[in-house]
Amino acid sequence: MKSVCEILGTKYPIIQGAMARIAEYNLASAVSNGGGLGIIAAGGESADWLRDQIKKVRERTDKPFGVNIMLLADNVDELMDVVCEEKVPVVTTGAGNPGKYIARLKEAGITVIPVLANVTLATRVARNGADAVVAEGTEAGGHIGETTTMALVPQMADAVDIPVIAAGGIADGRGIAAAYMLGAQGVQVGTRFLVAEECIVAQGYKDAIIKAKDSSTVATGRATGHPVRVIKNKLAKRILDLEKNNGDLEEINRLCTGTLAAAVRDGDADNGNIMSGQIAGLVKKEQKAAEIIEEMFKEAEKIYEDRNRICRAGRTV
Ligand code: TUI
Repeated sequence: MKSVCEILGTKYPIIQGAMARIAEYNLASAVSNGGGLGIIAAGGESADWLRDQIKKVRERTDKPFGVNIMLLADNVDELMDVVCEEKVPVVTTGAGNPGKYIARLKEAGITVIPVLANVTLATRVARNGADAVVAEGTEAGGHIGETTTMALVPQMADAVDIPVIAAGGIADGRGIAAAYMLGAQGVQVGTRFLVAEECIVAQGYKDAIIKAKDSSTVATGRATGHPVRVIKNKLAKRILDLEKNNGDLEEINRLCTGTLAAAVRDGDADNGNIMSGQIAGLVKKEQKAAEIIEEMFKEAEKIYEDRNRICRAGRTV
């Protein structure tokens, strides 16, 4: 089996999470230049926007990068046309089954890595020719499934014969080491990159991540069938209240309109939709993307070295 670094063409087996309206060329090129796979999140954006972003990433790095296509978007076909025409190195997908697009992406020479939250779909996309899968546990930020990273990664690793990349709850070297113990061969990290210096999200959003503790996130949207993990602020509490009291879905949708922009552009910590993973409580400071990557893998390597030394000496770990 090819390694994740071979599949991605990167120094480190790490993919930057696709964060809608946040993951654009600045962050993507910084992550790629830092030895990971930077990702442009195309969800909610136009084909022209995406073409321009791809150009800007290419101006800033000669390293591989990827585009994430969120499958609930109404312009998926147009976005697929753009990535095929531009021959982007890697495409990741989210929020659905990318099965019907895989053959076309492969024909264009693109590496395809679906981000999934259950084993059934992983088996299906592996059969359809995906190069690797991201197993995203419910600890992740944004649109989530129900299964934890701890339970999902080993089950997905047993079910497919392509590499599994773990996501959800990983923000330091311990998370990487743990993911490998579960059978993953790489990681996808979103929340920690939110506070990368190159990440253009408003300071209020970054501050909400840095201030967060273990219990600061909650999943809204269960009533609509699309649970989304966010920071538990005034907006999230109002949505949860409405959901609990069987509130009108239209009213909930109205309440949510424009809230991602309020968070991303204005940094509105009360009324913005601040998507975040459960691991935000571990994220303490802004750093350059390259520094984050180096630090995470140095920590993971040290864990392996220390454990080996202790085991060889015959002492209890
Ligand atoms: O897609 C993500 N994370 C996202 S997408 C997003 S934008 C959005 N905002 C509000 C509502 C919905 C989307 C923000 N964060 N991660 C990968 C992921 N995929 N998580 C869960 C899934 C998933 C869910 C259902 C994948 C497949 C799926 O299949 C349903 C089916 O067709 O069987």
